[in-house]
Amino acid sequence: MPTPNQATTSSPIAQWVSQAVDQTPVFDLHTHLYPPDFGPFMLWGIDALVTYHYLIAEAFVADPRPYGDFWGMSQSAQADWIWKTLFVERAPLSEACRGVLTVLSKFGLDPNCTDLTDYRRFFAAQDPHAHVDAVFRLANLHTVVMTNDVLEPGERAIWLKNPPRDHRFKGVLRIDPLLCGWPQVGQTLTACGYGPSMPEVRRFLHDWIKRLDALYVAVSLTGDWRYPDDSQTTRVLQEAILPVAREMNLPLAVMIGVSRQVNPDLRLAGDAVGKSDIASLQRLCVQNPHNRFLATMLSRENQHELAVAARKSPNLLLFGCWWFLNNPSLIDEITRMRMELLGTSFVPQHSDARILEQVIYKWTHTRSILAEVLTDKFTDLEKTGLRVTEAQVQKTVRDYLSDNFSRFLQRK
Ligand code: HDL
Ligand code: ZN
Repeated sequence: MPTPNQATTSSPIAQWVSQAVDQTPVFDLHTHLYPPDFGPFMLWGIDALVTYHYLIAEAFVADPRPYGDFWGMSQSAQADWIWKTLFVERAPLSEACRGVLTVLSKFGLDPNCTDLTDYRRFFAAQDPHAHVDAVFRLANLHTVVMTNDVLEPGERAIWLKNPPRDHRFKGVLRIDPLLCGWPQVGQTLTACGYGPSMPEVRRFLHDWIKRLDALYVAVSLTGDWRYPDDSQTTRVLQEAILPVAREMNLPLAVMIGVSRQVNPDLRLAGDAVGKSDIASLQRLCVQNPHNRFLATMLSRENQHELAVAARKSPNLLLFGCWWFLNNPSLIDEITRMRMELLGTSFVPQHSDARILEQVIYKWTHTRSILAEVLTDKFTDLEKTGLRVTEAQVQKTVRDYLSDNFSRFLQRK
């Protein structure tokens, strides 16, 4: 048995961690995915992968062209240009580029093609339902959580038809316009059959949380969000969202730090990042002790304060390396810091996948970093003389990849 400060050379820890991380199915708590029964809302295949908004932004930086030329192209023509620009004429070094190559390799395809012909033939031959099964298997997921914006007429129309539900795709009520879209959202509420009053907002929330069987209510907030203040946002939070979330025992997920549409010509790719106010999040959690909050922030500069804030509020569960943070160097840095400050009490990652097959690369890449970090941390533990067991490693990984989130949902 190792004495304190004596590292063992034959420690099985690395193997235990690697196996547990690879073999533990994930509960992916924030995605933009949909099952096949949602028709065109389910985005999948090589043209969707290559025209992911992250890659659109990168292609314009690499080879600027008039925005209108690009937006006037078909999706396959857009994909052909992006593939040529980022994958053929240049080394596809970015995380979003590498991700596409990981997906192709995991399906046994050669990632060295100079055009998309062979890939298109492969994806065209897939049955959507069987393909979802294959993707969940390759990514080793058991459940993904959707992002459902029922204030958007197209999505609302599908839900009102009561589509068959795939149990692997859980619903979430996403309510950005309710918090940040007044007075326009009043007209949307009217179109949905609800008046623009707080009791009617509460009725909307109740009705749609039930229809979606929502796991939580979610909102993305800009970095200039403050709480509490005299804004309509605070009023809707205090008079509608927080009371209904308490009544229905649902967490509110706050994703803070987006700087919206800094370049509108890039459309979905036009958002950037801004620093957030940790004190507002702290007050939201402390002043609403009977609510539960999931939180993530977009700015790297906020991460240390955010982890400290999570130590102060047991009703706050920190999650993910969101969006511009979902890159190996930052996942490594942020996950190490969170383990050192929060131990096992956080959720290291969500995929944020928009295109079905992205969960394969987002989880493959995250798993390899999580395994490295966790091996270091358990090795540090072993050096104290603690007897690290395989069961302890397995439980820790289950907590990080699934059980912390599911337990947080079940808390009363
Ligand atoms: O608001 C959000 O949920 C963000 O994740 C945005 O959808 C963003 O565009 C994104 O896709 N990030 O990965
Ligand atoms: Zn998202």
